[in-house]
Amino acid sequence: MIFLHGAHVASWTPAGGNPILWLSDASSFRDGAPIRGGVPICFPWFGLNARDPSAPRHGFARLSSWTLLGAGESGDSVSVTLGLTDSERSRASVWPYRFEARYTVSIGAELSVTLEVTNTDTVEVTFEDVLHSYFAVADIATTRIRGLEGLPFFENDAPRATEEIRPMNGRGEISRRYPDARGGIIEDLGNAREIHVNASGARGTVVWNPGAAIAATMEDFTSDGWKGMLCLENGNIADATISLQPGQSHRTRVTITVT
Ligand code: TA6
Repeated sequence: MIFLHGAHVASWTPAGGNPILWLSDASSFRDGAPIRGGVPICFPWFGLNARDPSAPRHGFARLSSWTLLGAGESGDSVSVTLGLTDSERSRASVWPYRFEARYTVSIGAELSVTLEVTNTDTVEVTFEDVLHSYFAVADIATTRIRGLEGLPFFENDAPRATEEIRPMNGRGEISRRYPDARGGIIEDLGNAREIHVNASGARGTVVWNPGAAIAATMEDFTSDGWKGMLCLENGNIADATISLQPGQSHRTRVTITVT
């Protein structure tokens, strides 16, 4: 299921399998609000905007209505391309540049999502992008992530650290930014499956679960919703912010497979 609102891939269930993406039962599905779950597109900034903290968190892309540019079939997969360009509203925002974004979703035995942004302005443009995937897991308490062991990360405001054990081993709340990781493998033990997330054109990975206390403050989470999800997000933020000269493009791609 893909919405024009935010070019939002809200669900993906490979034939004969269970849903891979998590979608909150309390998501509001209304104008002006992001969908909680699936794959929100964070663009052209991630988190709070440093220059204008009143600007929408994670940028305007996930709140915008995208246009269907095309759809096609190739072998066993179907692909859909959606587009977003600057508007009077975006040009009046804290990020006033001209741009073209194309988002291609390819659905089959694997899911791949590709965000391509072109600078159509006459000046250099900088932006952050994150494909903020929410994955469905049987129980966060028995979920682990493989592939991030030993890599440096930032957790909340703490200084840079590394951890040799697998992150998520038994914990709930987590909010980590790995500046040099291109995905990972979610070991969803309760569903006896592994979800492989591979990114290209994305220098960093974010791992997030709100845990009980933070989820209770978020109106689009049910009280137990956080137990069945884990975000493994890929993109370019902070030191990896992208700069494009006029006419240049950047592509961020995430491919998800399940074993
Ligand atoms: O990716 C982690 C994060 O930035 C968290 O800090 C958390 O707040 C989450 O994204 C969800 O953000 P949202 O604006 O969708 O509530």
